[in-house]
Amino acid sequence: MLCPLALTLILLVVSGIKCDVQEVCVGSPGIPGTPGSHGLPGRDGRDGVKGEPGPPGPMGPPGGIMGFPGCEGPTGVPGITGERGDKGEPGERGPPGLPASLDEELQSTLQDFRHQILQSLGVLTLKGSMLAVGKKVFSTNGQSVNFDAIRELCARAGGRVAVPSSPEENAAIASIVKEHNVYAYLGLAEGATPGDFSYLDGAPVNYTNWYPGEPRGRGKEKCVEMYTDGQWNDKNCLQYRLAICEF
Ligand code: MMA
Ligand code: CA
Repeated sequence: MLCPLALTLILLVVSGIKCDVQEVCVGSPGIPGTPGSHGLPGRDGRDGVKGEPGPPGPMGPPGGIMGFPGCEGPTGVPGITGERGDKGEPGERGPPGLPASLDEELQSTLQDFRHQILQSLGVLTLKGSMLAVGKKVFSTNGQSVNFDAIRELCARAGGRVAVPSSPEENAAIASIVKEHNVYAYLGLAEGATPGDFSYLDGAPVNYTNWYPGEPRGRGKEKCVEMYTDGQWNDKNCLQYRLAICEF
């Protein structure tokens, strides 16, 4: 490092200024000067990027303002039934009704009741069980007797000898025959013309279930029996057959 004096000399030569200094003596370096004072603070930098939101703050002290009401809760369980109220005042008298004998609905209801009571009485008379199919009730006392005895038994009980007028009724009677394992006479009889069978009141037959080849009694078998499979055979009327009545 050049000393200040040498520097001065060089500067003088460079700037073209002549001087008379001819000798340069090199002394020992002086003690360093005191440090300069701090410079002025620099200008503020640019804004940094936005930070993450902070965690929620602690709950405030009680006594704050009330929040909005919450949503409606689910329906509660019904309360217990209240006590029965007092009887109301009778209403105004209605318009005069039809005489009972002209009220068709009432008469039909009474007829149904009468029929049901008679059916029940018939079953009770036979001391049998009852099998209801549609409007009919079938019942047996479990006895096996000839055709005339069955006809009388059923009449005394207020009914008739059972005869099916549909496949459903045939199946119902067949179930009783099967249960007792005894053929039953049905409420049919052969008329004057061989092979011409009708109901006991004389009405023409509207349903049959003959065993293949029957009837073939040719006027000698005036009654009809039901086999355990529900099929029919014309037969003489003096066999012991299960008594089944209908009401
Ligand atoms: C018996 C009798 C008849 C029936 C035939 C069928 C022999 O007579 O039950 O009524 O038709 O059997 O074979
Ligand atoms: Ca026959």
